Amino acid sequence: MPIEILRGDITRLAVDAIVDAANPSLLGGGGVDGAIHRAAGPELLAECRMLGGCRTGQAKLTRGYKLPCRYVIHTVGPVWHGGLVGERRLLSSCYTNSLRLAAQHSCSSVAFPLISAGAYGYPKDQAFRVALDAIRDFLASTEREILVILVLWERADFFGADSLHKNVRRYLDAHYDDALDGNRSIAAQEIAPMPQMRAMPAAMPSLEDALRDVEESFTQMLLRMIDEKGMTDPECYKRANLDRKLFSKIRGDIHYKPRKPTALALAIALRLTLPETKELLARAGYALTHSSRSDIIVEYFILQGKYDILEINEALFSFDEPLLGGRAV
Ligand code: AR6
Repeated sequence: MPIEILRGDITRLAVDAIVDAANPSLLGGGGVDGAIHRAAGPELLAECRMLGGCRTGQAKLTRGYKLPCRYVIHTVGPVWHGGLVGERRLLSSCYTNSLRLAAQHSCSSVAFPLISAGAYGYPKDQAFRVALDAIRDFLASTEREILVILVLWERADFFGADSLHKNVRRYLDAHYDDALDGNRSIAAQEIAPMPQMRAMPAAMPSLEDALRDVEESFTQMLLRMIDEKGMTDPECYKRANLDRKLFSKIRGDIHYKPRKPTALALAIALRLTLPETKELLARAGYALTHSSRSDIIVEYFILQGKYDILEINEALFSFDEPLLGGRAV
């Protein structure tokens, strides 16, 4: 299942479970913990009182009461003491233990805040990376389909500092064609499918010629490339940050027209070169353009040979651009 990154208030999400960044007493506090208790109502605290607290890195589950989610998973992140006393391992186990608990309760969607990144002082950029790594490792280790949403409360302005971000910005500044950016919506980046772009032939072709001329569809090209790269389907859709359902839809319909972020995600999963990416996109009726900031960001990663979809999404998110991948709707 894909990992999604959202900005907003976790208490409003109608997922199976939301995770609370609690303290060892589990009796409420400030930050996201306070927001969750306020939104859930006093019955949540009553149930928490019966749990006997929780150790750092561990997780416990309650019902969601007035929240739109079914469950709240309470986990206790480490307090940041400079990073040398096992903070990373403990933070990582908050995510793993919460996801394990979610799986035991058959949750298919779980939302996390950035645990420890508030009152507990964990540097946000590092907390974010630990979160993504732990979630990704867990999802890779299970057959279970769980959608995981990482919810950021504040603007992601903590991204700007690292060198990757600076390099992406430099590339973007050098290549972004402001003048052309009349409309940044994805639909605006669609172009007519390749066959329609051809000039009309002088005379009508014979049926045989016309059929020979029919281009490989997006699905056909995708499946051929998966074979050529010696990949399995799950390898491909996991690396593309797509859910299995959406991948099955694409696989099952040779005329399937994916959304542009889906097509791009598959190009990344297949580690296509820039020309190959353009060709695959064209099969779905899209182009990569320099009037789209997200296209330029993806192009940067492809040219650098960096095909980690979460890293690309982190960059897209930090520039407020739509993320790659997706799920069946
Ligand atoms: N939705 C999503 N994220 C939120 C929300 C919200 N409604 N509110 C805050 N955040 P923190 P911690 C973000 O301090 O660092 C409590 O008092 C927030 O911006 O809530 O693990 C507990 O009782 C930050 O990025 O949790 C503990 O004593 C992230 O959630 C202590 O704080 C976590 O910040 C736990 O500290």
